[in-house]
Amino acid sequence: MYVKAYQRPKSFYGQFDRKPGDHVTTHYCPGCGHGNLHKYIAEAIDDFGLQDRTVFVNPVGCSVFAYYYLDVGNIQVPHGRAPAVATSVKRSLPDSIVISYQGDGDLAAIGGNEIMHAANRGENITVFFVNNAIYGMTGGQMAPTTLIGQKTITSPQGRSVEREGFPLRVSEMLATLEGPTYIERVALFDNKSRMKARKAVRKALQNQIEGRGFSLVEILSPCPTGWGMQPGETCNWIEERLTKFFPLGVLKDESATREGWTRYREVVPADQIPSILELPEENQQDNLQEFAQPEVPACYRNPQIKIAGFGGQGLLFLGKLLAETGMRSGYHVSWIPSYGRRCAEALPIARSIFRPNRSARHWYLIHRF
Ligand SMILES: Cc1ncc(C[n+]2csc(CCOP(=O)(O)OP(=O)(O)O)c2C)c(N)n1
Ligand code: SF4
Repeated sequence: MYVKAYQRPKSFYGQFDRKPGDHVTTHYCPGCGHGNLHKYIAEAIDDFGLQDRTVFVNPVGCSVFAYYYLDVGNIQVPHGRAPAVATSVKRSLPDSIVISYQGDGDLAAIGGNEIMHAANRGENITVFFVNNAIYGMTGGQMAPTTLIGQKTITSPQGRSVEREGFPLRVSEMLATLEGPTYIERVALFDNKSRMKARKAVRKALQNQIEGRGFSLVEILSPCPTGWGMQPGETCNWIEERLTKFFPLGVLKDESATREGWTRYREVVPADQIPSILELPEENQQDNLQEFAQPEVPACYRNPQIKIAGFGGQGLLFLGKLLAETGMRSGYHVSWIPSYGRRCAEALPIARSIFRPNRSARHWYLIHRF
C-alpha cells in the first residue's frame, strides 16, 4: 500500500525559538512567500540527504532569521554579500552544499555587483532569488524590481520611468553570461506554480550536488504587508501583473552538458606567509609570532561606544565618520560592519585579518545591524 506522509522536514527546527519567551512561531507575515520557499528547500535537503553538509547563507532582508528555521550550517552575511561569502565557503569546503538566499533588494540593488560576478565565474553554488518587487523588511520601499506604476512608500504616486527608470530583469541579464549553468524564473500564486517552484529548487540543488556550476532560481513571491494587500489578492497580482513583466520559464539551462569547474584550494602553511607577503627578513620572526599569538591590549577588547539606529545607512555613515576621525587622529583603523547578532565574532575576525598591522594605536570599529 502506498502511504504518503505529510510531515515537517527534518531540516526544519521543531520550534522557531527566536528569543526567550513565547517567540516560537514563524515571524513571517501570513501569506508571505518566504515560508513556502523555506519548506521546499528543507524538503529537498532531506530528500537528497544534505542536512549535514548544507551551508545556508542568510541575507539581510525579511529572511534574515532563516537560521532559526533551517537546521543546517548557517552564516549571516552583510547586505548583498551572500554570493561572495558563498563563493568562499564552497571553495574552501568543496563538499559542502552552499545556498545563497537573497531578496530583490539584497540581490538586485546593493548586491547587484556580487551576483553578477559570482554568476560570471560560474561558481558551483545555488542561489534562490526571492523577488517580491519591494523591500519588505524595512517597511516597503521601492526595489529595482518594483513595477512601473507600483506604489511603495518611496514611490507613493507609483514608480515612474521618468523618475526611477525601468524595473530590472536580473535573471535575463545573468542568462546572457557564459558562466551560469541554469537560470529559471518561477512564481508562488497557485498550486501548479508552487509545484513548479518546488521542482526548480530541487533541480538547482541537484546541479550543485553533481558539480555542474552556477544555478539560480528567481521566485516571484508574495509580500502582502509590503504591497498592502490581503494574501488572496497577492496571488492574483503576481499572476496578472508581476508575471507580465517577469515572464516565467527557463532562461538558461546547460545542466545536461555542463561539467562545472573544479576550484582548487591551496593551503599555505603559516610559516610560508611572511615570505609570500615579501616581508623583510629581519621582521619575519616577529611577524610569525604575530600570527601565532594574537594579543590585543585589554583596553581595545570591547567597543566603548554604542550607537542605536533604525534602517542602516545612518549607522554606516556614523561608522565611517568615526573611522575617518580615528585615521586623522593618527590611529590605525579597521572598520568592520557586522550584521546580525554575531557581533562578538567579528572582533576576532577583525584582529586576525588586520593582525600584521596591529599596533597600540589600532581602532577596531565593529557595527552591528
Ligand atoms: C548596508 C545596509 N543598507 C541598508 C540596510 C537596510 N535594509 C535592511 S533589509 C533591506 C531591504 C531588504 O529587501 P529585500 O532584499 O527585497 O528582502 P525582503 O525583506 O523583501 O525579503 C534594507 C535596505 C542594511 N541592513 N544594510
Ligand atoms: S514584509 Fe513581506 S517579505 Fe517580509 S515577512 Fe512580511 S510578507 Fe514576507
